[in-house]
Amino acid sequence: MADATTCDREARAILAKNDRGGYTVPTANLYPYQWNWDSVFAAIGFAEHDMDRAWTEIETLFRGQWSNGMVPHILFHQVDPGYFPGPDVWRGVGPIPSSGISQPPIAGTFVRWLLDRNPGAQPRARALFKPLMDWHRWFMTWRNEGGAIVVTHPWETGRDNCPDWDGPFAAIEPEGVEQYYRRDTTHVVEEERPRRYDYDRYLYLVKLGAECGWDEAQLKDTTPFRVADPTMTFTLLRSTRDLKAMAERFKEPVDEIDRWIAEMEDGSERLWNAEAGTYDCYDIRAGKHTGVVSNASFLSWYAGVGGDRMLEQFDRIAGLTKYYVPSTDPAHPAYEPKRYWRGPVWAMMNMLVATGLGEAGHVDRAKALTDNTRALISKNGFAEYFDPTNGAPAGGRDFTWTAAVWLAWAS
Ligand code: 2M8
Repeated sequence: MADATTCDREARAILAKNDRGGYTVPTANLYPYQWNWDSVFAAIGFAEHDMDRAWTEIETLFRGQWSNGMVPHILFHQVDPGYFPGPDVWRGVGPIPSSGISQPPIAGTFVRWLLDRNPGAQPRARALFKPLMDWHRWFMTWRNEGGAIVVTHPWETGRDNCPDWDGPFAAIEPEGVEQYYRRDTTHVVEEERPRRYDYDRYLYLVKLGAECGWDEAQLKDTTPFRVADPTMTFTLLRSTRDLKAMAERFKEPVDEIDRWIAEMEDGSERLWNAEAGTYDCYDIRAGKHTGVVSNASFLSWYAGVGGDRMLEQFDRIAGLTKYYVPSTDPAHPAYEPKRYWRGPVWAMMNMLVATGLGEAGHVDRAKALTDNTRALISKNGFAEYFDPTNGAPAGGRDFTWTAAVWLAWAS
């Protein structure tokens, strides 16, 4: 196990190595572009030693914002053949070549977080306020099903191949997807990545979006994949609360923000699966819950909803594996401890879960989760994700968000 000072040094070196000048890639080779929520995590890592660079990371992300307010999940600043699908497949319509979908909107929360630590940068936070409002308005206009926030592609949630998509995907026949060559499995072993079955459907959904020029009104009516998701709903609700705090500070009106908060508080109830006793996804097309307890289910505290509804599930799952929170409940038949979002532990998700737990007064649980994750990292390095049973590192290495949350916890 490496000591904390060595880990701090290594984490800073990883951020420096993944820095491409104004933005950070999640890891070299596997993900050679700027990803949305990865960048926000990068910013809080930089904040530990370089506030200016932290702000720049988020400012660069917002340079890719579309005219309709959407902030893409990938910005293709410089074409790199090592990643598929690239800009020619996505055909995004923004100012920088990009994908056509978004990602969990954690930026509002962490812009406020940066501002609290660096009040002198108020003009930079203020300049980001309107773009943030425009982005949130895009979600509330196009992705709002009774206050629950929906996605039109699994990649949008960041939990690419979690078992929540198995039901919705079974209803999709990926017709007309041209032959393609994955690059991810040239960088990472196949057992730790999504299956071909999933990739066929990912590409089918990209094709549908690209063909209509990412017209949200059209997709709302026609896409077979429209699923309300806890990652999106809970991170947007939380970020909206943080936008409100910034609006008050900047003496901006809060009426619209208040309406969004009330809507999403109601909408969160649509994600409550009383039968399974958990927050999960709700498949709008099929009209049913997905029935999976995932690490996203435990973001309810972070969103400030549900009281302690998830506490029993949390304690049960925390006791099942050496390292937690696994991305899928180990008691679920689809759990696979090494396969990406179907089981492994993700440090940055743990940071969000621990933040919520601490704020809700579960300080001991928040500390235990943080300590468990820090022990996992110091023993196994800054991997993309980890096997919950033994901590074995998996996916990409020298990973930005794992290094970043390490530093954020240290600062
Ligand atoms: C993973 O997703 C990308 C597609 O967006 C991929 O597998 O190619 C997810 O873990 C996602 O949450 C993350 O933002 C991205 C980059 O780290 O990788």
